[in-house]
Amino acid sequence: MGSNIQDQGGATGLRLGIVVSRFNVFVTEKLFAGAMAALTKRGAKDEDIIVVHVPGAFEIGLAARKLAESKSVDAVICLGCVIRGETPHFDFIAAETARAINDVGLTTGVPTTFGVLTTDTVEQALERAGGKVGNKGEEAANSALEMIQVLRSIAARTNSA
Ligand code: INI
Repeated sequence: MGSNIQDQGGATGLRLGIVVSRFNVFVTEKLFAGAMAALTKRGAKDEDIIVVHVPGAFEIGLAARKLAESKSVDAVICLGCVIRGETPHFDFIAAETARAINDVGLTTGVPTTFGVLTTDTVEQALERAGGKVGNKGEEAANSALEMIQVLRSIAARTNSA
């Protein structure tokens, strides 16, 4: 670990939760693969990662909250894919999923990151799941590692738990 502003920190010894939704699984499995690759690359062990599957993005928040409240993980990585259809359903699911996930982090103090794609088309989703625009799952995993270090740094510099 250095002082590089882009340093996400290692994952060795960290316990991590991943909540991944099955809706649009052809996309979410790629987000999951990206997240796992990022964690493994940084030294996380499979046995230190709890993976929870939920039906759709709407259910991610509750599972993430249970993991965060268990105090058995240092961060929760949330992965899902909401694709706009012809109905306003998209707006409700996307907004409520984001709100719920953010609320978990804010109320528990456990870093909870947002690897949920909200796109207009399948093509845009695939581009962000290991395609030409990167992998949002990898990004969410790296952000979780960084936030663990951020909170530890704040605790150390403020003598707070
Ligand atoms: N869930 C998703 O994860 N992505 C979607 O695109 C989606 N659409 O389009 O409806 C979706 N719906 C299911 C939802 O997340 C819940 O699982 C369902 O409403 C039951 O609570």
